[in-house]
Amino acid sequence: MEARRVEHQMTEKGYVPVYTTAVVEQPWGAYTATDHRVWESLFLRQREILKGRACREFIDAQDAMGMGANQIPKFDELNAVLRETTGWELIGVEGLLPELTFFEHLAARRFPVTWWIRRPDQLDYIAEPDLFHDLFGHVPLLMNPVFADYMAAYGRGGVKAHGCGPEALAALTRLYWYTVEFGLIDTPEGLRIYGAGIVSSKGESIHCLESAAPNRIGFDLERIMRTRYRIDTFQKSYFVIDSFDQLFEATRPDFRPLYARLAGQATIPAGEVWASDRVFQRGSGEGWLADGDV
Ligand code: HBI
Ligand code: FE
Repeated sequence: MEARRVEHQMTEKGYVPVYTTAVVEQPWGAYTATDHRVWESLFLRQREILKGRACREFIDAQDAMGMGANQIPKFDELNAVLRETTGWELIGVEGLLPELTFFEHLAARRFPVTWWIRRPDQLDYIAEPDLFHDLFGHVPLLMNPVFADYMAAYGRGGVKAHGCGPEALAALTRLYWYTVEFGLIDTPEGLRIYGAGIVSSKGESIHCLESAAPNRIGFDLERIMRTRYRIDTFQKSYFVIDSFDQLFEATRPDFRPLYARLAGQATIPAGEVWASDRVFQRGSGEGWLADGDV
């Protein structure tokens, strides 16, 4: 299926994807045997890797939605469960949406899912979001009532931020990056993954918990909104929440005074650690301690 790929357009930046805003019906009957095999391989591989690494809420939600390995799930079937549980709905899209369109969907509890899946030679890495990243990575936590509300609130915040200038948008994008995409959560069993960018990546699932290289820093809203990030390598820093409630509560206030303060402050390089950061030590799933606990 050649026509399915996002179109690209030549600009002064080189070929960039055309940000189509269309909502499309999932063309489920058009998936090939290869497409289903790619889903199956990735699903089985990640579920194995995520044992003891992903948070319980993520794994339980995947099971509860009936997301399985044997075939690409049907959006309609997932939607029946999702609507009933948290009022969210999946919609099919071609790929990345313009920010405002994306925010408007989230605010209305619609999660855009890229309908096409990567090729067999792209199992380890693909630059743009595909069906595996969106469905396997993002959708399960929409079953969690608190996380589901956080995502909708994030969308409303995004719509509001659109009138507040590019700095506000940059700050909100960093918040999404360091929570929804690359977030870690501290649990009684140890640090666990909840970010979609991590759970959908074999390499990063191991790296974020087991490598000595990255920083693991306690969640701090303003700190996150100032921290730059890389999109083409494993993260240099991850931010750790104590609970989804903490995430939701911290992002409840109006961000406008915060944006005003941020406008006068420098951004922070991705790998930098501050004395005021609450740093989590590396561990192998057990015996994780915050510095303050030692
Ligand atoms: N569009 N389909 C889709 N999926 C995303 O995750 C997405 C997007 N558009 C913009 C966007 N993400 C980012 O700008 C977020 O930081 C908001
Ligand atoms: Fe994503």
